[in-house]
Amino acid sequence: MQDELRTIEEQALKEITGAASSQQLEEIRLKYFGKKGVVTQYSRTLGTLSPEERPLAGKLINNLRGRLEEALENRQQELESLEAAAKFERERLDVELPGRRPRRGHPHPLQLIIDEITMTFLGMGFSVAEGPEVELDFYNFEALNIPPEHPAREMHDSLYITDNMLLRTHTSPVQVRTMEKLYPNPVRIIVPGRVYRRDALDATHSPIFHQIEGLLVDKGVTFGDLKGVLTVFVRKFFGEDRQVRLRPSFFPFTEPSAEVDVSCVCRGEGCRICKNTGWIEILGAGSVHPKVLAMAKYDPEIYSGFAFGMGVERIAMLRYGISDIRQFYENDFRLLSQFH
Ligand code: 2U9
Repeated sequence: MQDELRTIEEQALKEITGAASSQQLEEIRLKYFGKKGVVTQYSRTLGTLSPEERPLAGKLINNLRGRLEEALENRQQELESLEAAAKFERERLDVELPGRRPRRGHPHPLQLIIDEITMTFLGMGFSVAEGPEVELDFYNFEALNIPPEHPAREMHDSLYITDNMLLRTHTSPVQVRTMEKLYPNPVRIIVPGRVYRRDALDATHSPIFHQIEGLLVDKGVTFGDLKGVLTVFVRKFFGEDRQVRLRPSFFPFTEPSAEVDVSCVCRGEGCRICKNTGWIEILGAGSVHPKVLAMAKYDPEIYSGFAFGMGVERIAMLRYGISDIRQFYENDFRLLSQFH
C-alpha cells in the first residue's frame, strides 16, 4: 500500500506542476479529491482494513492528502499570478498615445458674412429680428405698398403656397411684423434671413438666397441719418478708406429711394470687379414710404424712418472673390474648408 501511495503521489505531483491553467488544476483536484477521486476512493478502503492496519494506513493517506493539497495550493497561486500578468499584458493601454482629434465644424462663408454685417449694426444699437419664411401676401406685399399689379406679385415671380400665402420674397415682412409689435416705440432692427424667388439658377441668381435688411423708425429721422449709418457700415465692412455714393432709384416701400455704391479697391483706375466704373453696387435703401408707416399705425406726420436691404451672396462673392453663386450651395469641402 505504501508503494501504491508513493506512485499516486509521484503521478499527482507531476500532473500538478504540469497544470497549465487554473481550470486544468481544478480537473486534477477532482481527479484525486473529487467524490470518485483516487485519494477519496483510497480513504474508503480504510474500513476494510483490520484495526491494527488502520492507524498507519490512515496516517499515510492523511500525509499524502496534506502534501498534495499543499502542492495544489502552491500551483494555484503560481497560475493565478501568471494569469493576472497575462491579463494585464492583454489589456495594457498606452495612456500617452495621442488621441484621435474630432473634426470640428466651422461656419459657412454666408454665415460668416451675416455675422460680420450683423456685428457692425449691433455696434450702432440695432437689434436682430427674425420671422417666418412662409408668409401672408399681406405682410410680403400689401403692407409694403406693393400694388396688386406689381410684377413681383405675379405667380411667375413668387412661390405661392395658397391664394394668400407664399415663400417670402424678401425679409421686409419681418420689419412690418416688428413695427406692429413695437408700436408706438421706436424701431431699430436688422433682419437677416433666407428669401425665395421664382428664378432659374445661374452664376448670379438663385431661387433661394439671403438678405440682410434694416429698418429704423423714430421721431425726426432723416435721409442724412440713413447716409451716415450706411457710411459707417460700409467703412467698417469694406475699409475705412472707402467712399459711399447714393444714386436715385425706386422701390415701392421707400421714398425717396437710392442705390448705394462703394468705391472700388482699384480707386477708379479700372478693374473687372467694378467693370471699370470705379464703383460697386452693394445696397438698396431709402426713407420709409409714408403709406408703409401708416399701414403699421405709425403716423407719418410724427414718425419717419429709413430702410435698406442687401443680398448676402452678392456681398460674400465680392469679399471672397467667388464668381459663381452656386458654389455657396454645393457643399464642396475644397471651398468650405477655406473659411475658418
Ligand atoms: C419696411 C420698409 C422698407 C427695405 C429695402 C431695399 C431697399 C433693397 C434689395 C437689395 C438687394 C433686395 O437682396 S436684394 O435683391 N433691397 O434694395 N430693401 S429698401 O425696405 C423696407 C423694408 C421694410 C417696413
